[in-house]
Amino acid sequence: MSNYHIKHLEEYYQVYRKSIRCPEHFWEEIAEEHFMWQKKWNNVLSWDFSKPEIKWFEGAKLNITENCIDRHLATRGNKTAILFEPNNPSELAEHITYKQLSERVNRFANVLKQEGIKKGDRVCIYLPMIPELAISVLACARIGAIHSVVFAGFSATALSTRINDSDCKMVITSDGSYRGPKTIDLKGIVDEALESCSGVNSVLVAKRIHSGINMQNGRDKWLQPLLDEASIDCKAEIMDAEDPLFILYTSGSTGKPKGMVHTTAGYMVYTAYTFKNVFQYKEDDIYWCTADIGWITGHSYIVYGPLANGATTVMFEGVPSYPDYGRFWEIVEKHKINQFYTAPTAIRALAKQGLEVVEKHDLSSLKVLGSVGEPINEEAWHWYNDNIGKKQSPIVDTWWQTETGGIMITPIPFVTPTKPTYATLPFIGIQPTLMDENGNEIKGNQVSGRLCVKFPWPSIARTIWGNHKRYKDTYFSAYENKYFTGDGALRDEVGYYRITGRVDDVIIVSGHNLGTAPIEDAVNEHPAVAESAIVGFPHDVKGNALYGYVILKDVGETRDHNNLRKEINQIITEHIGPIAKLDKIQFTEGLPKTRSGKIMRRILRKIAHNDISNLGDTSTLLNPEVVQSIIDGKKNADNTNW
Ligand code: 7RM
Repeated sequence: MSNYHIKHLEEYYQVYRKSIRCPEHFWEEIAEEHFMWQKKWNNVLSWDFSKPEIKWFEGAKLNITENCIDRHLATRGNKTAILFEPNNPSELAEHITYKQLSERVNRFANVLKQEGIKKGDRVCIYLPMIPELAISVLACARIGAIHSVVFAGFSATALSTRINDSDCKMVITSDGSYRGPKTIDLKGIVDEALESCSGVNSVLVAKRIHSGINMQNGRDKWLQPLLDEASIDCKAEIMDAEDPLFILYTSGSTGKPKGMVHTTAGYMVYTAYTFKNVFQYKEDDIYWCTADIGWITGHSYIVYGPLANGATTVMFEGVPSYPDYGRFWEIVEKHKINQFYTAPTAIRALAKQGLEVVEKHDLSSLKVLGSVGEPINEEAWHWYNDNIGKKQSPIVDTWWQTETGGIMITPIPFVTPTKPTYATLPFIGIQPTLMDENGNEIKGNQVSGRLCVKFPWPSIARTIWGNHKRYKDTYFSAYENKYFTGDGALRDEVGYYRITGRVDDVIIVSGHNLGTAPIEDAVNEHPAVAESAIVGFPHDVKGNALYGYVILKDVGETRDHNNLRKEINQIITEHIGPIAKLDKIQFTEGLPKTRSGKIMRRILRKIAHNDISNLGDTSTLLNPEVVQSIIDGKKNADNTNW
């Protein structure tokens, strides 16, 4: 029996039990057999959730790019590593073989060195989904620089916050990006961000849209000429198992974004092992994850996990609606995709388009379908299963987080019987548990509670960059000796998990985590706004959309409310990005508050959900009368079209 590749349900239970009985032994075996080490570890695991401190494979030396690239060269040199599908379907797709990837990563790594980047330095990558994005990520890893990829849909303010938080020395960007029919001036956004980032002294610019951009003398350099001059050989920096590999920011329920730090060996082992099993990847398969590398899904399941397995991974630059809503299915047919991994929000948007655009395409290459990012509702699950998978391709509903680094709860296709809306069983080595409000573990089945994890797994984030206390407070303080996910879940009669959603002030909009606090901060920047509160409400495509309750400073404010709404969203776009725009804005004279001055979001949420029959206990409110006035005023948010 091979523990690396699980093929039957019995085998899953056997391997699962083994992985729980002695996790150290289990992960040691996986690590020994499937990776390339410069030196093996002295100790598989040491951990203490109270500090918290977690170390996997301590003492080991390795470079993740030798595992993702070099070791495949002998057997897979001419195999496509990255298959790039451009935004514009009439532009040719690009097949980058493992050999070419090796040369391009090494050239890029040499350029980074030449520009003064050293092991441990932070490099911010702000690029669209073009090959340079994956290549620059790997180039950083090659020389031991810590990459911090910022999704290229974030605004200048959001970008500069992230650059400054981790003190990046360099930014890698492009002259612009294509997004469906539009182009975006990425370099302009970088220029604006850098006005408040004194630590950045070099900007490398890839050419993509050939726009005339401004290059700042001494700071900005075109990438291509530097690459042309660089050598195709670059020795991999030898890294310690626990050296940071990357920082990736995720929104918190309060304050500024959290720079989650992932380290080298454990992250590599876990993303590789999950990729192999969750997608049942076979040697000649073509695998496509539609995420952007700016999110954790792209890091783990476009770049590192697939490449560590010598897979062919597709990178798609465009959007599902361009040139029309058949684009995903056209790509599946064109490249004969075998595994397709996307988000429920995309599935819902495509399901709305009707079946003609689906039926035009031959989807028979598909073997496994994946879903990630938010709960998948029953209707979307069936649409995906019936029309895309033709009831032949199992859906893996994969629950995990930026913080977990890899997939945590998921079916294994052809192994775990699926159940709509259920992420089903814990992956090998994962020990989930449900906790009640009093901090007790809830045993047995057919129960619900707050989802925690009892034991470390190799790819758990090790800290928040520059703020270990926040790491401890956020994840290890709610329940003693447990990692708290922030999600609620239920466990059914056979032990399957269904994730019900966040139990904190994070709202998942189109699969993107948004903290309410930073959006409220942005809204409050508007000169006419006194206070605001943001909640989520159900949306048929986005899953959740944002509802803002706004108190104006001047009650007699005579300005047109729709103009104010537009201005508020404009500020949000500037501070965070268009993904955080509010769908509804209700102007109100008060917000329900507790005596200690906390806004009672529970009530606001119910009103936004049109669920006012049972508002629960409002007696502890300082101002119970405000509730009725908010209910009465809701029509001004519902009926406006702006
Ligand atoms: C991978 C990713 C994490 C949050 C998480 C959940 C939600 C993700 C699922 C899901 C239900 C799923 N990382 N979430 N996957 N909820 N079913 N299959 O999305 O850091 O951006 O978000 O996303 O609430 O805590 S993330």
